[in-house]
Amino acid sequence: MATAVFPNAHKNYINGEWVEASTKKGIENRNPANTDDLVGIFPASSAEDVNRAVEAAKNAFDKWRLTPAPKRAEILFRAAEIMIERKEDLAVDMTREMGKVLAETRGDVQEAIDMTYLMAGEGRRLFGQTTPSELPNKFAMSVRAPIGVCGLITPWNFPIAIPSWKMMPALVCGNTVVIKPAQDTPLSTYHLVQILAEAGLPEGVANIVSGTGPDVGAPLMNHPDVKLVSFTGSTGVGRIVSLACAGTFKHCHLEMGGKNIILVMDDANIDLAVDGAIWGGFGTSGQRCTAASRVAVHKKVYKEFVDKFAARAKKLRVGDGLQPDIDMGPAINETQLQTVMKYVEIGKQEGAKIATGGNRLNKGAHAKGWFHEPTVFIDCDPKMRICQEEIFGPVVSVMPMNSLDEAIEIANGVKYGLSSSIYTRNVNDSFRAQRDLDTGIVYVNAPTIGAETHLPFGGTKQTGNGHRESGAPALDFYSEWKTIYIDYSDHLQRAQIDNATT
Ligand code: UN1
Repeated sequence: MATAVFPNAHKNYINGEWVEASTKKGIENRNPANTDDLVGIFPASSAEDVNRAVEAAKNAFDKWRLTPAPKRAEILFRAAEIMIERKEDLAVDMTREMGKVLAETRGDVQEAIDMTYLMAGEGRRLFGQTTPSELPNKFAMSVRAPIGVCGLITPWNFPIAIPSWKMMPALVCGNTVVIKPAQDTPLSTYHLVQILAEAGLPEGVANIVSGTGPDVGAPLMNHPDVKLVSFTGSTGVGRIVSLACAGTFKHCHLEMGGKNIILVMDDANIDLAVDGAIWGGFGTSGQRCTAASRVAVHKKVYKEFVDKFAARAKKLRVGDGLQPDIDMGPAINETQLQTVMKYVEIGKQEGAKIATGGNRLNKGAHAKGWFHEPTVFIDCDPKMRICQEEIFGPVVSVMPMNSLDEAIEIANGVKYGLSSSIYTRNVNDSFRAQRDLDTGIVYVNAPTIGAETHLPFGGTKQTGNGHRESGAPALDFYSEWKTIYIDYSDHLQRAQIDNATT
């Protein structure tokens, strides 16, 4: 079993050992709230490193798939226990590398703990079906079989939760994995794999190769021995992943962009809706796939909502997420901040009004980070780019609407379909919205963020490719159904023929 020491310069984790990348080159991981703070240097790996990791995972597969699932699950259970002990340290490190406030990084670690316990429990279930055969003296059942080496490509916004969403179901089902963490936030994945190793995960079962998408992600998704790829990130990159997987028919799960909406009806509890829109829009600096980047408000309550919402957004304290009085951290990096600033310009040119915010923050306490004011655009038209395109930053576009029908049309009028929400006290409207909102997740009287690990997570349209992660559906993605018929009649029985109805 590996013992990992974390010097500031990190290595790849292959076959239970920390090994230098073949390139001997590194990528700096800097704190986005204070770029003087170097969190660590992580390998800038190449295809050669990917090949070694995939080979290790392939070699480890047979032994791991034959380890009884309840035993595999015990390792996960122990990993969850270690995460609980280290929760605070994991959260502090995550805030340093990712920027979101401590309350949120604690939540991110908690989400990993929840997922790990959930999948540890699945080790004693992994249920299939038993069902009568149509023929006498014949038995029929379906069981779950592992698939093989999984290539996992994870984003920077949930640096430990999303790796756990992918790794835990993969491992409990008996697969081995190679993970490429986001280059902005690899440390949290290192911690997770280190914890799994300490919990007893055998060598080669989980491997990390750090680096960029083109240098590591691409060879991973194209590797002939990788049988499954799970990717969370942008729709543009998701398309590349999908095409790479198509050639060799790899199982492929994509979790991509969102342009999530909160609908505020005229009978809503407005203060509650404002609370939800603040949390949904500016939590994680808007850098969630599930962020509420659009709000459509009934004209009868539009002014009240907009006034309260903008006033609350203005009061949010932006800064270093390690400080206790901070509500919102920085953008993850300079490129992301530039994207936010670009969209603020686009919004202005499109004629949307800025109710609050609109500027980069780079003076005083903000001088060394990638900060931006919480920004609220009002009087937006649903067709504006700021109402159509994913910004992934602290920018919320508010639109007026007149009815539930119009609200649903606005909500569904984007290419994404991850999460949506309605604030209303009318039970009929709430049920119509649940039925007609074309998203994978719908909230009633709660914002668009806050998914729990035991339910399916994912979206429709260009948010996903039909799979769900999290909850029981994760098992369907990380295992292959095997249907087994046992004939104990001692003679040939022909299905559909010997038992034909006519
Ligand atoms: C993501 O933004 O990619 O529901 C994941 C939520 C979190 C997960 C978000 N539990 O916002």
